[in-house]
Amino acid sequence: MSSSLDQLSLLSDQLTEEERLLRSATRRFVAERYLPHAGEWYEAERFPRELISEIAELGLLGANLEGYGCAGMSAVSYGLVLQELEYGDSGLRSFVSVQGSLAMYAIHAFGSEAQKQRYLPELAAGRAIGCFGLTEPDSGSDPGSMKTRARRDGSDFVLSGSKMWITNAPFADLAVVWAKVDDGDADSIQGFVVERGMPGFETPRTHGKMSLRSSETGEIVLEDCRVSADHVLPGRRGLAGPLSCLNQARFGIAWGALGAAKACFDCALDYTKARVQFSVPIAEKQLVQAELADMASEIVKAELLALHYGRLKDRLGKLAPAMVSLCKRNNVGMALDCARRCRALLGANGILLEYPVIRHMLNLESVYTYEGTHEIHTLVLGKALTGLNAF
Ligand code: TGC
Ligand code: FAD
Repeated sequence: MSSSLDQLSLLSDQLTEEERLLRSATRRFVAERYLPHAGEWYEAERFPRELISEIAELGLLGANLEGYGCAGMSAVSYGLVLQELEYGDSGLRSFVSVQGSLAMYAIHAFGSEAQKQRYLPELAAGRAIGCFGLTEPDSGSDPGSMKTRARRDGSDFVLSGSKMWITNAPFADLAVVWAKVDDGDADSIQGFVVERGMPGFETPRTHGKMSLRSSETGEIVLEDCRVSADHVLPGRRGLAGPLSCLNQARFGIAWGALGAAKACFDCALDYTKARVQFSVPIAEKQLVQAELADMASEIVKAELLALHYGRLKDRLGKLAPAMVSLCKRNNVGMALDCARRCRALLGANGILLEYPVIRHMLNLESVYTYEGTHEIHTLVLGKALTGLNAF
């Protein structure tokens, strides 16, 4: 992928041997196992569950977590593998992000030792699938307004409410669900691990998405769903709990979006060199070269940004939320812009699923919205710069 871009940044030279090996193993998996069917799965609204065990064998589930069967990769290695996955499809990267950075991270960061022992090895091996329920029908950008409640009943909790737009929900074995305990105040938000099969837990699938079609999205419906106290994640109360999980996933998305942008760029570069109009390949036209030069510059800059933040995260252990917002906002906005420009360079062929560009372009519309919309990240940065809250 994108040797033309790598030649401009020599980014590969700055990677360790281990980082390069992980990247090439993931690249091979995507090229051999995902890409030959990507269009077909997209059209059929199908996530290829049969690949989960191979994804797990590559160490990609909870890849940057330590212990409990997780690979313990560095932040940069994790970013690189997510980039490769999203070169295939944002839906493939979403599956891995939600499993590792959201469901597993929440348990790893806030779970009891018994919860970690019980769930994490199964999730790392892909024998169990997790999802993460924060968004609700009336609470998207403003999760502090959630209506889902956890009522105490003796030592149990009874969960009521609904979550929507939940990646992996239709086939998840467990859901990390965020709810307000009794008093309904944002400071009382806690995470609960709800297992499939518990009475009052349903996950109907959402059909008809024109974006991320090969990712399975659904609702989580909780109707007096009773869980015992050992299903509460004890480590954190308040909105900061789920928001700190989002930092992990947003960092990965900033890397992943580069993969989608590169897939579009590679396709447009090949296409414009082959497509002849006015007796020459359109790549000979200055306007086309200007498009390619602009996109190459933006992709290289975005990748250097991701590498900078990745190295910083590895050195400091974490990034400030505003840094993560800057990187997610810049890289996803850049990728969506590239995808739209590449779509135009392919002319009418740009709307066919036979080429990857329209699929990535439509996927990136979701990526632009989820994990904090582009506008929410603008406001996070505005607040960090001015000290003034404009939400
Ligand atoms: P605010 O008063 O600012 O903060 C409440 C508490 O949270 C702390 N905090 C954070 N902590 C860690 N990381 C962050 N990024 C944090 N942002 C805020 C804050 O310090 C405070 O802590 P404390 O201890 O003082 O209580 O909260 P607010 O209600 O004003 O909201 C702030 C806002 C708008 C930035 C936040 O709510 C937000 O990020 N909204 C966007 C929601 C979102 O991103 N949802 C994503 C759902 S998951 C998903 O989309 C998965 S897609 C997966 C896939 O398929 O890949
Ligand atoms: P809204 O919050 O209603 O926003 C609508 C518009 O208003 C946006 O343009 C937004 O930027 C703007 N807006 C909102 N507030 C402000 C403001 N203060 N100032 C200016 N503009 C504002 N959620 C999960 O919990 N788990 C998942 O696994 C998950 N997976 C998803 C998968 C897909 C395919 C999609 C599309 C979404 C997923 N989500 C998930 C939900 C996602 O996080 C939300 O869609 C997102 O947070 C935005 O919420 P909303 O759609 O309700 O939009």
